[in-house]
Amino acid sequence: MRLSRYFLPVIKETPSDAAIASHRLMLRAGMIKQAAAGIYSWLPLGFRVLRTLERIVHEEQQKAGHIPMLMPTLQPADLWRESGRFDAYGDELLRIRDRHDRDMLYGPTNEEMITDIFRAHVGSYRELPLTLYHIQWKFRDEVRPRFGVMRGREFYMKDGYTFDLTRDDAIHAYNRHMLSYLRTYERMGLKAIPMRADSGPIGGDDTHEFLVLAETGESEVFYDRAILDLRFGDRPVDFDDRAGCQAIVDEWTAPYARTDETHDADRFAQIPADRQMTSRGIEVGQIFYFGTKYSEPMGATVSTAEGAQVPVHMGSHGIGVSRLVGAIIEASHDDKGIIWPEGVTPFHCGIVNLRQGDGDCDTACARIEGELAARGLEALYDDREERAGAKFATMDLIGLPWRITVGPRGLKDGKVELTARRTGDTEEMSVAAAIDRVAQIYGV
Ligand code: 5CA
Repeated sequence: MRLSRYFLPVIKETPSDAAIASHRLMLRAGMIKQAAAGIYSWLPLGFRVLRTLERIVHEEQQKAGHIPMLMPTLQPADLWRESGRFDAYGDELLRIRDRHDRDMLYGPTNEEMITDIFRAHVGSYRELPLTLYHIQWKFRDEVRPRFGVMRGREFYMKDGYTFDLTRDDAIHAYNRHMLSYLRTYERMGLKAIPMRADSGPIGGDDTHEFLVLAETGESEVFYDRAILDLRFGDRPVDFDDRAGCQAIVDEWTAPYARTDETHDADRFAQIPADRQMTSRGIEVGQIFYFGTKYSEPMGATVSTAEGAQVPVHMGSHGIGVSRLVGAIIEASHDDKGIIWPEGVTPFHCGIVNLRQGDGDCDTACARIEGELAARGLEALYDDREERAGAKFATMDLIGLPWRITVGPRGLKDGKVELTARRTGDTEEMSVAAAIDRVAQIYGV
């Protein structure tokens, strides 16, 4: 992509109303623009990252055997009257009336709607287990939307719903979600710790939140430092193997890790003092097992092998996809700008042409862009008539992890520079070597 033809409205000044780094940087890097309090347009650069996160979520969910679908943003109030949440949800629920005076709402979550789909089409235990999920915009009329996309009113969320015959089956579904989430966050370059939490308006007893440690996080968290040593990695997971999944969940839930809502000071005190950690965290996901809380009042039952009708055991499992964009930036930036982890970067590599219009420089840059593209890698090529300093500042701000700099002096010896955004380390090498190195970094 040529920067001269792209839409990257970077802002030089620091926006005064943005209290945390990710909000400031997303505005400055031209990723988002506020439309109303807690509601944002995703400009092209931000949209690229959002789409990438969405793709990673889809891939990991489908590896776990979960089935994608799409439910609407607007829901009929009657479904929520059945569960009792139309009134119970309170002011966060945006209620709307259509031209026929029917009550509607902009969905803050989809338990009722998925339960309605289930009861319309599933009637037998033979059709279980079933996990359906979607990634869709949600609306919660938060009292204090703040920190940009971190606590929005409109936000993008993956929500998955599990239907099982028994509690044990539902716990296995819960475990599958925990494992798929751990892998998802790691692919995004994040360390997200599962912490025993409180279920809030979703309900249920078993729930874990996934927290990314960051000073600007809204939750206070308490954990055993030992959990930081755990890596999920590329281990093969058989999602049908109950004991195997349970063993991995046990490994990740054995060290103490809780949010302030469920913190147990006595148990915390039993951890060796040098491992007792208190910090702040950003909640990037939450999983719930809530049994028959929705299936009972809404009549979502199945027939058992013995011919009885029983309500299904359900769980719901969410990932804050749009919040993750902010969380990744909170976890990975410096005073010059964002530093994208390779797994989520909006472009794989930046190309800076130090003398636009110089035949050799232009040819070399075009070659790099083309050869990277031939290997499936997208570069953002700064081909504007700008000073070198301004081009570097833009690249540093938008945070592409690798940059190839092409200038007339180096090119005389056939050399360009490859710079790592994270360390600033720069190496001179031939054009071919720079392309190979970038390809190698991305494993292509
Ligand atoms: N139905 C369940 C699970 S699907 C549910 O709604 N869970 S939740 O309330 O915990 O939301 C799931 C995730 O969405 C949260 O972990 C958080 O990462 C994200 N989220 C929640 N509220 C907001 C918000 N106001 N702005 C941005 N992200 C949010």
